[in-house]
Amino acid sequence: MDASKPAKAVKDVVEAAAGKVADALTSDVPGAPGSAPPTVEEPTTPHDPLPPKKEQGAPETRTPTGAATGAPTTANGQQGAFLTTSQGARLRDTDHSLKAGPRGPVLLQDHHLREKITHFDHERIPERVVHARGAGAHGVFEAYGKAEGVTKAGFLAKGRTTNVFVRFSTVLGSRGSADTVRDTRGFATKFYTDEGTFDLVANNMPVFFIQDAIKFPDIIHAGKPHPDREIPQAQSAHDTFWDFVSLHTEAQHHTMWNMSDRGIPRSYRMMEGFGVHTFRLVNAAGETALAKFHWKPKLGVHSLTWEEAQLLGGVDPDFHRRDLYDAIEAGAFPEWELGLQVFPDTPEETFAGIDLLDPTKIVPEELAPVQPVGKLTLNRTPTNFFAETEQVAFHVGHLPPGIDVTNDPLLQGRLFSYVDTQLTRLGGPNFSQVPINRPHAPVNDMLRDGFHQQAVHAGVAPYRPNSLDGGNPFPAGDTDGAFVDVPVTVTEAPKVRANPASFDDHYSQVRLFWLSMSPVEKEHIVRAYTFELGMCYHQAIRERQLQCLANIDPVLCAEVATGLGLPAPEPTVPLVDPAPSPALSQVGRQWPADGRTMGIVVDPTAGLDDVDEVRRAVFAAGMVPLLVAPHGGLVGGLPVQRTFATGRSVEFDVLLLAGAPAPAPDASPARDAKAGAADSAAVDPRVLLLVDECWRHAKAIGAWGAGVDVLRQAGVAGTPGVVTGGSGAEVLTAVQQLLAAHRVWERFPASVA
Ligand code: HDE
Repeated sequence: MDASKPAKAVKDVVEAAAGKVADALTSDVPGAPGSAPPTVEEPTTPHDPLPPKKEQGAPETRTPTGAATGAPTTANGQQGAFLTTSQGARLRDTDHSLKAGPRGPVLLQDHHLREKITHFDHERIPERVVHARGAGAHGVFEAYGKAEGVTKAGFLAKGRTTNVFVRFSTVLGSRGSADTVRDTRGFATKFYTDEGTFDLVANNMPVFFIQDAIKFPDIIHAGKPHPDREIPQAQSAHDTFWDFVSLHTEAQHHTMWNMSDRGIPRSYRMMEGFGVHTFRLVNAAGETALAKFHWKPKLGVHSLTWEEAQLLGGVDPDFHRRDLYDAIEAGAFPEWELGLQVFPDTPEETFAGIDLLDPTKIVPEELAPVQPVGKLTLNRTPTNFFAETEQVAFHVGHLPPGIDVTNDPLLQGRLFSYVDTQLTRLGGPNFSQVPINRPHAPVNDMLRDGFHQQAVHAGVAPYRPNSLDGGNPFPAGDTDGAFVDVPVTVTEAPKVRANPASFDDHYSQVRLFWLSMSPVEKEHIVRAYTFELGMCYHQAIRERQLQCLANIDPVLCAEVATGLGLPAPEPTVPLVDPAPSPALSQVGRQWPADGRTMGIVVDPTAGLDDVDEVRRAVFAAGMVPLLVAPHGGLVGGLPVQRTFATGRSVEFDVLLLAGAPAPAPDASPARDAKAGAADSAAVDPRVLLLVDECWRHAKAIGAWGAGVDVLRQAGVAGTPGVVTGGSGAEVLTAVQQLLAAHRVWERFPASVA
């Protein structure tokens, strides 16, 4: 077959459908750019800017001092029908510089050219030194009122709703790195409360690599790419990372979390969040309690498989942000419950023998249950990535009355770092006046001037005490809702650079985590350590890390040692046997499948009868169906989202086979390497590859009609998690049940008990 020419049948279908395609393609499947479908011809009639897409939100229009303006949020951006300069003068031409004749030199007086280029030259700001790659969304938080006994924070009072902006991120990679790398994820939430903004700057892991902020540059320098060649990007599988964590053994707990499935989340929507540090809460009566913050996702905690994560790095490096935005657009709003673990505020600041000031330790939920105090729903995507996601500035010191800090030395350092970093990143001290950062509470500070000052402050006396401004602003009294630092007693002690002795235990909770994993999760952890250490050049570093693993668990150490071809060392510390914490495991429960993606392979020539019905049922179940066909356009009147050439298994949570499509005209290795040695197959070889990969990634697979034959050809018929039925509806019900458990792990019996 001549691969450069589509077969006649395909050509006919495509031509017949051409007129209908435009509307159908932009219909119900999320992700289309722009709020109106474009025309083929360039538009020429002036009109006001198009509205944002229906699912898009923007920062509320507040003044720099927090007052509501009542202006629509679209007023944040451009207005009017005509192209203008930044000063609002209408422009006739932006395509040609002002020249001394059509062939002459460009004139320095071309102020429009200079404005355009100069602004462009300065479009970038420094990316975050950590958490550079992220994606944000707007939402709302509703309080249950269950926290009123422990904190007076008004936004946690019963029935109170508060607008929020959340930014998820990876830690190590640059802004353009892949979403799916093995890494910790940031989960930072800005609550615009009417008592001042509260930032809960959390991660998807409850512990941190270091116990003292002074070590932050060390761990980050070790994790970032090597300074000479600047490789590898966005990952820990390299010598400097393992060099540091194997020497600085307090990092072992966090490292274990990274090596577990938590390091490669399936979705931001399927991550837990943890404030990590212990905070101090204070209630209306002035009583205090210690507490840890948790986010619990409605959809459960789920992960990618390692091979999926790697493939996605190439096939769809934007996988997590796309997933977040598509889910919101499809109406599958991500939800989390905010939960609190509450502990008595004792002078020792310990609970069940666990030092609450040590950020490398958790308190197992079995010992201190997480009590839900409110619900977060993300329901709007940003209108402009830079204005919102890039410029949002979080700070652990943004606290409302009722929430205070503790002496956790990591938290203490963070209290300095977040403002400091914004000075460079956002170019001055007025970053809280950027629209996304503007508080929704009245601001009456005495901070003045500085780069990019947005507020026009009246008065002459930004100092206290004053009489010239009538004494304004006045300190708030006890009954005026002031933030009052909890008067914690600081015992007399020598000034030292030292940790408390309790911080010395670097292994017992790592072992607790390992012992709490199911066999399949242990397999993944073994594989992750073996992979990462296998990517190091130096054997000394591998040996040193193996010693750390020996101090965690002999089975883990032996399995990784085998993979590395090294002897397993004996432990150098006594192994304790903590009770496992089942809450740490991700498997064994049933969860909703909102916003999941279902690939439906269709054959344009047969078996299309119930595809439309299945597609509608998938939408109705809150999921997104993607039709996968030999060619784009329409098949059976339905829009095709992926072709055998463009689609890849990693995009789908479930694969349905509604037909057995014959090799398409482009199923040739010359055109598409995925086709392999194509000639002999009765089914398009890329469909067999789809099935094979979905099977390897433990995904549910379903088929009916001719699709059943594809399962036989792929050699997976009758294996766990592969279902067939008489109709699409029957098969859909069966795969939905499988999807509730996230994966079909029974396919891969674990060898580690
Ligand atoms: Fe951060 N961290 N961090 N961090 N962090 C930053 O602030 C820092 C730590 C976290 O989406 C920076 O605005 C120090 C723990 C998130 O904009 C910077 C220490 C936790 C984000 C900074 C820590 C976090 C950041 C970089 C050790 C989980 C992204 C850009 C004491 C509880 C926020 C910025 C966003 C960002 C410093 C440790 C979470 C440099 C010094 C522990 C989610 O200020």
